[in-house]
Amino acid sequence: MDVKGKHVLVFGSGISGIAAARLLLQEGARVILYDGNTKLDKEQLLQDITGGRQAETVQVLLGELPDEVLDTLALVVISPGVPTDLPIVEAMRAKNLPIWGEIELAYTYGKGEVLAITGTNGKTTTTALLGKIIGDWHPHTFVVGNIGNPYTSVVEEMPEDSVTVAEMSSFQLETIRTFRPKVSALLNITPDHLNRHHTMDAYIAAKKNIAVNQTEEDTCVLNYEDEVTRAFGEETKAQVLFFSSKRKLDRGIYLEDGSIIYHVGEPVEVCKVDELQILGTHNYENVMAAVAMAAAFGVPMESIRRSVKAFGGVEHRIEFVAEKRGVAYYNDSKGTNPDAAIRGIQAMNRPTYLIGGGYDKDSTYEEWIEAFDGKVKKLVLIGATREKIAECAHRLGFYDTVLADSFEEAVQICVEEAVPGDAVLLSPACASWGMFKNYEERGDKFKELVNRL
Ligand code: UMA
Repeated sequence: MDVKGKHVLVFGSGISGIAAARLLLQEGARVILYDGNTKLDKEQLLQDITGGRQAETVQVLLGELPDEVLDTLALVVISPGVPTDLPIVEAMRAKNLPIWGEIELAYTYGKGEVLAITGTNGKTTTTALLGKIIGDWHPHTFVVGNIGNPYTSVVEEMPEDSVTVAEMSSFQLETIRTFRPKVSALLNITPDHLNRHHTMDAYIAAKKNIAVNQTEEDTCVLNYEDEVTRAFGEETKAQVLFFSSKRKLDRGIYLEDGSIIYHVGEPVEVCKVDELQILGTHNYENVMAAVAMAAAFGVPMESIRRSVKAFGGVEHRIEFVAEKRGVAYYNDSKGTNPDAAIRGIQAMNRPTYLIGGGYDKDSTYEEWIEAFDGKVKKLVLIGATREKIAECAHRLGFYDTVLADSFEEAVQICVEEAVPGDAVLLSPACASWGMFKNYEERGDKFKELVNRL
């Protein structure tokens, strides 16, 4: 679609909305930036889009969207955080307005090849690692998406030969149309974001969209040890490459005797897991997925090997913060769902004070609490889910819980009670919303409080 001179509504004025509006403006569209939040500063948003330049083709609307506006539009570009079943979005659909996600807009105007990763957990680490592998080998590499860098924000810098590595959330995948990665990966699927998608089936369907436009010329990397992704291997049209942390595969990538083996044609050792800087089986799975993607894309194994060994991990993901008076502090703010938080607690090798709780995504917490495995000395709970989690813990016979009224108080309780040899882990099993803007802000706050000790 040529947007020149057409009215395009950008729904949501977070980082995706601003980047999308800037791109559309550059492409000659008449942009209406719309956000439901009336408390936002219109002038500031205008300034964010135009960079202070005069632009009569941009307007900002806040609050209720007048129905008449819909009749002027040629396209709606929706931000990932905006639910697609809002009445206003239904009204747009009823008028047959094309509704593109911010990803679709970027893909339409972007250049070069795309490699994309989704999954409930591990996608940020895998994206960061793949971004490093590709970036070490190819000069024009962009790492974008849910990782925190809107895809639309880099489109204008892209030369023809660029390679984009994109982390895709289920929210983003819900609203693609033609998006077709050369290589995709679906790492794993466990319940998450059920308040948005309502059913597990809808969540899985959104995730599978990553490969919906792929053909036999493309590759899809899948986890052999996850029932849903294994079965998806039969469904997708793309060439499938499986990874497994539990068994040898005839074709794919797997762990064997402490080594990662890439077996497509002749088996080759990628590296030993001891040579990696990131720990835990879940991380070895992330490495295998990234290696398989890079190899399928044509990066030489020697180059992949070098990058993998040099990769130091991701901020907010079981990140060591500091040791203070013999207590080790870890920031796993990215543990935004129970499954991710299970990986956080599994990685601990000391008695642990665990800070959990936050925004309610309709998750269940039994499996997380069962994964404590005698390691948790106290569970300090915050946010909207704190009572729900405490009640669940008590039901399962774990009584060492305490409710804190603020994030600062939660950290303080841990600081006062932990003794040398203990660990304090922020791994909330919940999103940060309601207390923080995002998990980064929560993790940064934790690090600030710890570093001040
Ligand atoms: N808004 C409305 N009406 C609504 C809902 C939201 O007007 O019904 C407005 C809000 O008032 C706000 C704006 O939409 O002003 C926010 O848009 P957004 O939630 O899409 O946030 P962005 O800042 O654009 O960030 C998004 C992703 N956020 C979400 O998916 C919630 C970021 O992922 C992503 O990094 C960024 O785009 C760049 O691609 C964050 C996230 O939490 C990290 N992701 C979830 C996760 O990882 O679990 C999926």
